[in-house]
Amino acid sequence: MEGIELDCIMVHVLEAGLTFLEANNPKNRPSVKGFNIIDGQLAESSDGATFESRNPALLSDVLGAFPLSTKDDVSAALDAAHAAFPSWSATPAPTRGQIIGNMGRLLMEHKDDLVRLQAREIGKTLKECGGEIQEAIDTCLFFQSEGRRLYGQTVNSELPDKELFTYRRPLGVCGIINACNFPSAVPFWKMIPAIMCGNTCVWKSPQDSPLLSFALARIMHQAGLPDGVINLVHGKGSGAGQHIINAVDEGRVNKISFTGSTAVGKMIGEVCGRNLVSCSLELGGKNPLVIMPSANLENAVEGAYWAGFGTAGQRCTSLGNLIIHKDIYDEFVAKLMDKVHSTRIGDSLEHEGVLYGSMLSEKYAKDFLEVIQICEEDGATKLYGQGRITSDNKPSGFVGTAEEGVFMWPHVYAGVTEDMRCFHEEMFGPAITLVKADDFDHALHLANASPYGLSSAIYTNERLEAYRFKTGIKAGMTGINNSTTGAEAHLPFGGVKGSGNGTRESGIWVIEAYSYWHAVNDELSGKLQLAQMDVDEIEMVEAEVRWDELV
Ligand code: UN1
Repeated sequence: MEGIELDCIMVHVLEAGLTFLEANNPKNRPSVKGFNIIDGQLAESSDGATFESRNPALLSDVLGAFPLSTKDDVSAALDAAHAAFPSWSATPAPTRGQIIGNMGRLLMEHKDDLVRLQAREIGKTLKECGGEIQEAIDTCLFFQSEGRRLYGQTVNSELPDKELFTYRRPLGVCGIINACNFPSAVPFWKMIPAIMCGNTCVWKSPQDSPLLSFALARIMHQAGLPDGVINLVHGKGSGAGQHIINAVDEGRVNKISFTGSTAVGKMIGEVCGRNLVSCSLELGGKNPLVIMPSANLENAVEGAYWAGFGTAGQRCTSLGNLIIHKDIYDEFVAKLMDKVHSTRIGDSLEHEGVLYGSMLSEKYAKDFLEVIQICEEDGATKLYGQGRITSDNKPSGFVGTAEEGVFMWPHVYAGVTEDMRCFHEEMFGPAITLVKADDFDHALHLANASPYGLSSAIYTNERLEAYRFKTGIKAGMTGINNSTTGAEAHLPFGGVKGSGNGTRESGIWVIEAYSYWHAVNDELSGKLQLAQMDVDEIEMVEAEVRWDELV
């Protein structure tokens, strides 16, 4: 295609069988006709319907058209996953680990291109996309070697000539549904341990990142993954994703792993619950960050600012309520606002040094503008922020042409109290609420007062306060003198309360979510020995010491 700049990953994606659509954007970037991958084969939707993927930082840039998968397409993907299960689950775990290791090495090889593709498709900064692809790589490297462990135990029997063992067994076919804000790390958090344990998957890509998902799925196959082990279906949440959930009721899905909103997570939990199917639910957050007087305030400002506005606030771990001790409130807020005023915002593919880029899509922008209304309705005081950035309404740090993408001002609301709705509602975007605390106990109370329990953080140099926060907070994750975001690939990730059902992603802990324990007893005695009944009772020896004579 003359005149079109093709980066490596595009060449790779095209070699995989994609075809060009007419590229019609100011940057002359390639646009493709995308496919599902079912049983290793490229497939269109059964009725030919498609949807577009657009760059939210440059709306005229269309990455491609992708199948709007139907019930039949999802059904075909489930069939393929079921058909692949017997041989994949019987493949030795170290071999499965080796394929996962190959995936990690291919991601390293194509990292720069994947980073650019991800930035182009969801508008996140290059720096953050780099961190995220690295997290996918780290996940592969961790689970490559887990393939050589995946330990069970030998357990002593209470009967002679008998051995007991435990084995980890795969669950079967997993439905994987993730959000587009972490479109590479999060599906890898889910599918890499899933396949390492011997499961097969049907992956519904996020509707706002189908091309990146396609590239990742191709890389997984290039790494040596047999056909049918991971099947990719594109579509919109209420379509393909819902078809996967409906298949739980039909007994065709053995596990659902979902990252997204609490409302959808509860619905999935209900469907899985009535079918006794295991589900991993990673849901919303209203993550508190507490600033105490002993904190290093410069450091705390950096942490709060990054937690609130990095990724344009579109992480489930982003800062929600910033809880500041009254004695340092004014000083801290002044320092924070200096930073907020200087925020550089723009398309990182075009401009260097931006803190955040566009919203993930128009839909995220619309939802965000709606939810921040609550702050105004509640009577919170707006310190900064004027909604969507336009040429006539832009902060001084904005770079680029606002109308080309979906960019938001950073928003800060003060005077927020526990009785306000905006204290409790997640606002997925660049907005934080400031809450004043009287003392440590009050701050801890406030940190626990929202319906969520995902991440949390405290800045303090009092060790006892840090200890009391760590033991008193009800959350899946806590940062001490650190921001609320930034999970490492081998620490358990997940929440409590409205943030999830207690399952965890990452590290050794996630293995529990994709396997069940199988207890096996091997009777070698050649006769029937009954546990609990044929066990010899050991008589206690008569006491020789008269303890009563010693007093
Ligand atoms: C999410 O927003 O769904 O720790 C996941 C973090 C990220 C993961 C966020 N690595 O903030």
